[in-house]
Amino acid sequence: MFDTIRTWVPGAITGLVATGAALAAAEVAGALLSRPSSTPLLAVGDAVVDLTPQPVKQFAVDTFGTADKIALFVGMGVILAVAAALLGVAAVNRRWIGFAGLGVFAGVGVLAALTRPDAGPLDGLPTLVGAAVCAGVLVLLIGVIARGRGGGAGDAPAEGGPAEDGPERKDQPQGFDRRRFALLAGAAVAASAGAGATARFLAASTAGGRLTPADVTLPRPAFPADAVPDGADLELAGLDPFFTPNDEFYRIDTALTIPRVDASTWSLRIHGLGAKERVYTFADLLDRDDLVERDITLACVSNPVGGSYVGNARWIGVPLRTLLEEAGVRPPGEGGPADQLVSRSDDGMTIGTPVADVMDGRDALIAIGMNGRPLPYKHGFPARMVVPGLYGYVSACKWIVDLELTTFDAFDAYWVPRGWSARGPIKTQSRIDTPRATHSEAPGTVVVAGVAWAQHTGIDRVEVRIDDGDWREAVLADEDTADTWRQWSYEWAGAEAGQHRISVRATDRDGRTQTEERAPVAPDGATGHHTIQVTVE
Ligand SMILES: Nc1nc2c(c(=O)[nH]1)N[C@H]1C(S)=C(S)[C@@H](COP(=O)(O)O)O[C@H]1N2
Ligand SMILES: [Mo]
Repeated sequence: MFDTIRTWVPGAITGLVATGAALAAAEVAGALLSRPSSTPLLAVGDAVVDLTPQPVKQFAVDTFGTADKIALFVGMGVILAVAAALLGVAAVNRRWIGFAGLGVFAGVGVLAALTRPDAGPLDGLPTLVGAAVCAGVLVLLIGVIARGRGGGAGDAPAEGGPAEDGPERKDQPQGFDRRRFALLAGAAVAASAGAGATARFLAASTAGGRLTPADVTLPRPAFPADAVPDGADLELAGLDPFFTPNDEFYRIDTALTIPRVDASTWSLRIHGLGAKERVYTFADLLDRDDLVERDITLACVSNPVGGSYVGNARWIGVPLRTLLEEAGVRPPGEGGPADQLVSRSDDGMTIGTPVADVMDGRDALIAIGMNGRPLPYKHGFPARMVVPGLYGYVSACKWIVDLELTTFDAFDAYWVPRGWSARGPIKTQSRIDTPRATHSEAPGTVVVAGVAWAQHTGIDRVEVRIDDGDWREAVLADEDTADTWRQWSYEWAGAEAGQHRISVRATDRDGRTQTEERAPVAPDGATGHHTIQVTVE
């Protein structure tokens, strides 16, 4: 019994050390192959993201917000650590359990790596290297533990044990050679740490000769955006600024590590139904004389009513319609055979956009600049799509590398089998930014303010309702363009002490007023009025 307990700790340590060594070795292999996304943790994490059913995903997003990826890694780490420790304990008595466990985990890692949409034939290798190292460490450490136990008789001294047994023997009458175990385990941990550092170094050193956002000087666009009217930004405390700074811009994607695409080797290919193949390098895009600058508000379909997955930026890019025309593409209305434009990203995302929409004259862009800077890595460097009036999941492909002309009948893009509508025009929305529900306000006049958006249509009217009162018109800030959100404010005079409810609704230029009816974000965007409770005291 004591013997059993005494082997638990070294068994668990063995499992953890071997697993750590496996992950470190896999990192090195991934870095040598320049395929960091093929390492087991990232590949399995990616697979989990892809396979998670929509309700669970929604729960994760609701609970963790944009920290959902960190939560995923922590969760995977805990599961792996617990499994590693248990398998280590089991392996002390029955080695095969340890190796069977290792086999199962390695199998999952290889399978995940090879089934990623951007997988290459060697992507199973990092996991296999890790598994081999793991097996080696297991054999070594369990060997030390088992030898000391002399085949199970608790207090039997190790026959033919290592020479250094002598002095320590009396401290551990029924044990194994702890010093040797500690030395080997320590060496394995040190080697793993060294390997991890080497992997980092390798990854960084392959960065030489790369073209990064910091290296890019954006050209002056041939067609700059008009100046934003002074009155577009009300500059009220608590109200989102008219332009969302890049580092505050919401980020939604499935990438567990942000793709760091090298712009010096990047290219964008256009091909497919009714298209002559065209390939553009990043230099081609920078050199063009038709770069435009446009203000466009981006919104995510999974933005709940009142949510913050919406942001406004000044983009620089190439008109997508022109690129398609250069490839000979005609919109379906003019006899073109393709009705869907599928964009693919460096990380294997697919996004389907109606060809008719991107060719109808709206400012659909292959964007390379965001608020005066090259795109940040997390927003799609070196190039992404931006289409006014469509949710991001059907238009805003980041790290874009490929545009294929096809049909909606022939192909479902990534989100479609996951329960999202194939087409995602943005729904007219409005949001109260101030007051905050958590603040209490002094009686008298309370300034209520927020934003409303109906990209590509424009906002015509915003109304506010206090408690069960009448809808009252808010004052609209000056409009920048129909493609941007519009701030509004409302002076609520005579606010009396107590609990109050404030609601907002917008009407767009097509005369559509937001419905009160609440709909969830799936399949094609939330509806309902943003309503907050405030305390006046
Ligand atoms: N490669 C890639 N592009 C993507 C996504 C993604 O998961 N991968 N998500 C899309 C979604 S759902 C949205 S709302 C926008 C968000 O863009 P942002 O992160 O720059 O705000 O990117 C779109 N482009
Ligand atoms: Mo989105």
